[in-house]
Amino acid sequence: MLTTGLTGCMASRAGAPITSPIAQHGQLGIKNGQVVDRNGRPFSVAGPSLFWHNKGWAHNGGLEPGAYYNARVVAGARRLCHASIIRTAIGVERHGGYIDDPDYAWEKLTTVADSAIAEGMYCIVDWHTHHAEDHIDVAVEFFQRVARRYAGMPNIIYEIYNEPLPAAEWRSVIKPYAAEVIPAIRAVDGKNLIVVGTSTWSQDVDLASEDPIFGDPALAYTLHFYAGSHGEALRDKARVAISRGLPLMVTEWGAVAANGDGDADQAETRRWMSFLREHGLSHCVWSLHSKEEGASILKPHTAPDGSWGSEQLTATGQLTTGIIRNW
Ligand code: IDC
Repeated sequence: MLTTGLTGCMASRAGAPITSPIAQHGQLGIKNGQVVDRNGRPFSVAGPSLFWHNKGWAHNGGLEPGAYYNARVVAGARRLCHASIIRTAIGVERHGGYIDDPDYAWEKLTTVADSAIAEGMYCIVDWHTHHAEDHIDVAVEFFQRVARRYAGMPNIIYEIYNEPLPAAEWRSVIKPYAAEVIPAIRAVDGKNLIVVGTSTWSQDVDLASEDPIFGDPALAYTLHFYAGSHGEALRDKARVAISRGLPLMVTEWGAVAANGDGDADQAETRRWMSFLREHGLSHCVWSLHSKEEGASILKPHTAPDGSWGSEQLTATGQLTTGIIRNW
């Protein structure tokens, strides 16, 4: 059983099903530029990303997105497509986000993370913002709080900056931000993966590879793509980073256009998936939500109860959950 108190390391390892990803692969780390499992073998996971958690964001057939931050949804993702990971997207400065209402955000985050622990899944704690450098103190406080609560749990992966904008320079903006947040986490949690974003909505992994962050035992870099908008040119940037030894994780991708809408680009999605397989990259698909937009896995008004069958899935949802199921 999990305790949902607000302080300390209260979650228990007991209870993760023995066939679960955590029971089988445990603590993730970095070795030779790759994500590896507790046996030091290259390992990748796949699952959905939840939508922005922001309070009051019920738009176009989507219920309140925070309604999907619950235990039945996490269990449903595991049952529906054998997800080995789930990503939270904790909105920061936009209305209804962490800064507006930290208690609401914390309750949503911990509900999902505790549920992922109960299911034996990995869980990304994502700071979903394009402006993290504007309030570094809030990020430091938030991630220390997360680290304190979950210290010792291999499930948690810290994604400290979803998507810096094109103008956010790696050297002068993102690296200094990371230089504050990473040590704050490491003061509490020396082991779990930390994932860093890069400029141009986490596409400029090649630029980061020219000037990487040294000295951390478990640092990865996030690569985001949307198959309806990004193809070979972005894979080339990723190849540069990989050839320079940068460990990558695709913490967010879409089968649709980068605005989150339109139909899935099936051919480009296939090319991306063979690229991810070739390089053993983990991925989370945007998004496990019911808003009426191309990226949504669920049809409008689908209940946040996890008891979904294929009738509840959009065409994109059929495609992306099929990919996750067969990962
Ligand atoms: C999008 C949502 C959309 C919402 C918008 C708000 O799909 O409904 O109106 O955010 O900014 C990202 C971001 C992610 C975006 C997604 C699609 O991480 O927040 O979600 N996207 O545009 N990066 C590339 C695409």
